[in-house]
Amino acid sequence: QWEAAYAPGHSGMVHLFEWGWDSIAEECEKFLGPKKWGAVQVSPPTENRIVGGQWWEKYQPISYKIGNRSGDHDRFANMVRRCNAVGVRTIVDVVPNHMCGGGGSGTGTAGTYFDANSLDFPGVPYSRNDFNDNNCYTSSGNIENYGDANQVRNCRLVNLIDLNQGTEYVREKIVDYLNQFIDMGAIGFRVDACKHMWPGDLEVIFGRLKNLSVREGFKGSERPFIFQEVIDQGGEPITANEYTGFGRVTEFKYCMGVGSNTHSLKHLANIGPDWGYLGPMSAVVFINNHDNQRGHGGGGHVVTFEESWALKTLTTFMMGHDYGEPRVMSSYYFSDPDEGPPGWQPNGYDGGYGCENGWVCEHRWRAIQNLGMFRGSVHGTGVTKWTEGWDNQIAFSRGNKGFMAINGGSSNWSGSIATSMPDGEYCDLGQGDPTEGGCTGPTIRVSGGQAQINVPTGDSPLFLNLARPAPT
Ligand code: LAG
Repeated sequence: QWEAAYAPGHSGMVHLFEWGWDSIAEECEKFLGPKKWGAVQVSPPTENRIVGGQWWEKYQPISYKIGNRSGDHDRFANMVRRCNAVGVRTIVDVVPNHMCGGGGSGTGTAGTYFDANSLDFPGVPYSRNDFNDNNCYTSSGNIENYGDANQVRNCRLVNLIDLNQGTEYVREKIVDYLNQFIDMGAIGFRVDACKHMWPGDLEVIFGRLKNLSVREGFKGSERPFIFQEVIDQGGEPITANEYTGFGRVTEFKYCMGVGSNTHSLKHLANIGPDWGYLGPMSAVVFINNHDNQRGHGGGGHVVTFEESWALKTLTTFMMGHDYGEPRVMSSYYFSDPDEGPPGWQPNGYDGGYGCENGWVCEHRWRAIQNLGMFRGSVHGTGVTKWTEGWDNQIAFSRGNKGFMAINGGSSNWSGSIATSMPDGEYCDLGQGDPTEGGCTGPTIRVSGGQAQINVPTGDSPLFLNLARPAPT
C-alpha cells in the first residue's frame, strides 16, 4: 500500500487536474508513455453535484457511479487500458469522507436523484443513519475548532454531509466504490480529506481492498497504492503520522520547505525526517497541488507555474532526490480561484488535448518532461557525491545510474564535478531526448569520476541529468 506498481523504468505521478478521459488516454500514448512517467492522478471520476462549473464540484459526490464532465464509465475504462498499455498507471482521486454540501435536492452528473435536506442518496444508497450528524456536537454542525480532533472527524467540513465510516454498511460501500477502479486496472488512490476520517476506519477500509487486477495485467500479489490527503502543517492535534500505518500521506510541509529555499538549494540536501517530515517511505511530495496553488486547502507561499524558473528548479530537485514519492502538478490558467477548467461542458467534456487554450501543462515543459524517465532509471539508488557550487548550484549522483546538476545561480556553472557514474558519454535529458543513435541534445562526458559540465544560467535550461548513456 506504500509502493506504486509502476512499469519498469517508469516513475513519478503527473496530476492531470480536470482533464477529460479521452484527452488523458491520448496524452498517455503520445507523451507520458514515451517519456516514461509512472502514473496519472485523475480528478474524481464519480457522479458529483452540479453547482456552477467550479473545479470543486467534483468533491461533492452524489453516487459512486462513474460519470461527470470528464467523461462516462466506458471512456474512463478505456483510458485506464490505453494508459496501462503504454506503461502509464492510473491513480484515482476518491472522496469517501462526505457526500455533497447540505441543503437542496436535484440530479447529479450521471442523472441520479438526491435530497441533501433529508440526507437521501438513493444512488449508493445512503440515508440519514449513514451520516455523522448525531456524533457532532458543535452548534452549527460544522467543524468549528481544528484543535478538537472529534469535531474535525465527526462534524461537517464546510457543510459537506459527513459519512460515518465507523459503520459496517458505509465501509462496505466505500470498499466497493474503490474496488471498481481496481477491477478496471487502476493501481491506487489519492484519498481526499483523510484528516476528517478516523485512522482506524481507514485502516479497515484499505485493508479490505482487492489486490491489483490480474485480468488487467498485474501479478495478483500487488497491493493498491494509497496516499492520503492529510493537511498537517503543524499546530493541530491531528498529525500526518497517525496515517502512515496503512498507506502514504501527503507531506504538505515539503511545499513550504522547498518554496522557501529556491535561493539556497544547498539547504535541501537533507530535506525529509531531519526537517521533522514524514519518513521517506511514508511521504508523497509535491511543489504545489490543485488546492494550495489557488489558496484552498492550507495556504502559505507555494511555488507554482507563475514562477516558472523556481518551479523548474524545484521540480528537477524533487524528481532527482530520493526523499518521498513525487507528484508533478499539471494546471490550467485561472483568474478566479473557484473557476473550472477551460472550455468545460456539462456532459461528455473533452479536456482540449494539446496543452493549448488555457492549459499550462507543466509536465510538458522542456526542463520537466524527461524527469520521469530519469527517476525511473535511477530506481533503487541513493543520493551520492552531493556537491555545491558557490552560486546556488548543486549536483548529485544517484549511485552509478544518474547524475543531476542544477544551476539556480546568476552565472554559468562549468567545470569538472565529481560523480559516481561510470565513464562514458551521456545524453543530457534536460535539453535533449535519447534516440537510437544517441541524443537530440548535448551530451556530457564522464571520465575518472568527473562529469564535464556546463550548465547555463537563465530561465531554461537549468539542469543536466545524465541518466542515459548515449550510444556512439
Ligand atoms: C479537502 N481537504 O480535506 C480539500 O483540501 C478541499 O479543497 C476540499 O474542498 C475538501 N477537502 C472537500 O473535498 C473543496 C473546496 C471547497 C468546496 C468543497 C466542496 O476547497 O471550497 O466547498 O471542495 O465542493 C464548496 C464551497 C463551500 C460550501 C461547500 C458545500 O466553497 O463554501 O460550504 O462547497 O456546499
